[in-house]
Amino acid sequence: MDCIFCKIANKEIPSDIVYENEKVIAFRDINPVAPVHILVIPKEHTESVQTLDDKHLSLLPDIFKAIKEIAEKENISESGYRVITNSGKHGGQEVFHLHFHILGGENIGKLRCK
Ligand code: DGP
Repeated sequence: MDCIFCKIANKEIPSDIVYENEKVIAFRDINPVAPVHILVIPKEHTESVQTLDDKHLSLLPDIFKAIKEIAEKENISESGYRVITNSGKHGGQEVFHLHFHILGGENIGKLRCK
């Protein structure tokens, strides 16, 4: 499958990885829109929230555990941050492998969606 995030998860293309375990990997966004901009993905491919089946849904606790740990490591757990997932064309999704943006390190404001 020609998926850039699968290639990142498989280390076929380089990225700045900040967290990894057997199910989840997180890396810095190539075009950051905030001082901290990290993408958290399941290693196993699924397109978006809209394609989550029962197996993928069971990964969500791992993803949110990763988000919490990353926020602590990046020193944004107290100042706060935003978690976003874009789904489909009208949701502004560009890479069709489920991912959660973590945005922080400054006041994100209300309207910035990634
Ligand atoms: P979205 O619009 O929600 O699908 O966001 C996709 C994000 O992925 C976008 O902010 C840029 C980022 N991105 C795309 N290609 C790469 C890449 O090769 N490496 C990294 N680190 N980030 C990427």
